[in-house]
Amino acid sequence: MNFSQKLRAALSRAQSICVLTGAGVSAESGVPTFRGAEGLWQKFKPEELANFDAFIANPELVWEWYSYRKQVMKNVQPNPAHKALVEIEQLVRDFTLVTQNVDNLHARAGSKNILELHGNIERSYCIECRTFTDDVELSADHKAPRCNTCGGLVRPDVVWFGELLPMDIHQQAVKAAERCDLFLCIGTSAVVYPAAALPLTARERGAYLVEINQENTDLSLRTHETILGKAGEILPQIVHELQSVKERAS
Ligand code: BV8
Repeated sequence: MNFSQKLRAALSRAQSICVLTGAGVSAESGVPTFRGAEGLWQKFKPEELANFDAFIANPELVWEWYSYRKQVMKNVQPNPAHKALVEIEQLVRDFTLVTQNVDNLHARAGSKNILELHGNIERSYCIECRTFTDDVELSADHKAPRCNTCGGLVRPDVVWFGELLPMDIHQQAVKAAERCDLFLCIGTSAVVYPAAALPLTARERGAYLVEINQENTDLSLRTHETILGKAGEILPQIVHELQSVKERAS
């Protein structure tokens, strides 16, 4: 793939790279996205499942959905897009991977500096005493899991609509976007806030803003360039380009 002269120049001078990923990065692993034709929101309603009131109203229904997604995520593997991001992290001095995904696939691929903006489906905590537990499921008699410490309701450690993001993680993400010289926005429809504001913050602070998506999004008009295609095919080529510019520079 012939990358633009501007992108190659941005890669050659890149000292600080910040990346934002969405469900599109895990699509090639077999994890359904949200808004695609086969997306989760075609079959399930976010207002019925991904918010606190819905959880309190029907914890079993919400846990059924999260148990289904946990099974899907457990049975898939990181794909070349995840692996390429691990390599990019090793090629630049300052790298931050900000993800909206709760599927833990970046960590399983070996990425280190990950900021999970919307939480992680493999963790859970008690809504009463906030004791954290790993790997809880709906009980055999189809009851929502309870806390071993206080008996309170246990919920997945994900951020639901209408809930604030974990403050420190969000602040670190904003700082990474503000200081980066290259921002890659990969596999996200960029409609959920405040995550979708990060690429705009980076551009405002002078970073070269590149989007990688198989189709144009709400963000495409605000990028320096949008590369259309599959993340699992494009990111390995960006690694190759970064390696060759680094070799030339050394
Ligand atoms: C909050 C965790 C304070 C749970 C998720 C400002 C303006 C408008 C609305 C708001 C605003 N500020 C706040 C809001 C409200 C709301 C919001 O943004 N609503 C949207 C829908 C308009 N935000 C919130 O509620 C946030 N909290 O703001 O708190 C507050 C409180 C009260 C009132 C006001 C403010 C919390 C948001 C977090 C919600 N939790 N996930 C779970 O996963 O179960 S969001 C969830 O949906 C994901 O994490 C992700 O963020 C989003 C899905 O988006 P994507 O990941 O991008 O996936 P999608 O399917 O949409 O797109 C996939 C893309 O990939 C597509 O473009 C496709 O073309 C591409 N693709 C597919 N395959 C490939 C590919 N690209 C490349 N290669 C491929 N192979």
